[in-house]
Amino acid sequence: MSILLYSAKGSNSSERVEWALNFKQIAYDRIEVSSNELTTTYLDINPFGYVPALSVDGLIYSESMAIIEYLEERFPNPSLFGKNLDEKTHIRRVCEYVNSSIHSPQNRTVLRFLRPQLCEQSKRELRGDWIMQCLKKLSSSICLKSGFAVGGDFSAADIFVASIYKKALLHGCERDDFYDGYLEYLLENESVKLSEPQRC
Ligand SMILES: N[C@@H](CCC(=O)N[C@@H](CS)C(=O)NCC(=O)O)C(=O)O
Repeated sequence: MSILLYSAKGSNSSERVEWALNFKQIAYDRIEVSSNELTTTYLDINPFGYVPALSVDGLIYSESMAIIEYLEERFPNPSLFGKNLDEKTHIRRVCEYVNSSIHSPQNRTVLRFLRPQLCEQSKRELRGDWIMQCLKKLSSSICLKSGFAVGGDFSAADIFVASIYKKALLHGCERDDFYDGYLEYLLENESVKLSEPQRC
């Protein structure tokens, strides 16, 4: 089986898929897409012009959530979607909140279109503030049964939340006690730590 992950340095959505692939111990090759390619040749792979995209034996998939759900169905063990329907629904709730409500509005392309007047530094501050404001709202409904976001196991919800918190820190946000403790708990788990992508 040939699996190719189209990714780009610093891409939060690609980090999610990379973490899922690593956690499930699926072999893949990573293809770095340059910013020039994103708006030219890469459009043949994903007409939206976004990374990640995953090629499995030549079949191309895009959108990180769809890709991770594909991986879950194709490679169910270890699971990233909980032990039962209740957990699975909460995991999807958290992933969707991060993917749609947190990540999308602060996407570079969206800000370039909606806030063209802002300099790069102001955009970074805006992106970081938005992420942290949303993460604070999320904190009351995660880690209720353990240090993992949903239930007692590492899941796709942890991948989405941990990656976006790390992105806020990269944007220069102040560290948050709740999310620092959360990251520390996740990384105490050896399989989680070993599968965490390092280059983003
Ligand atoms: N909802 C999409 C979001 C993908 C996305 O926003 N990708 C960003 C990197 S994290 C991207 O390719 N940005 C290119 C650009 O802004 O030009 C997903 O989950 O895959």
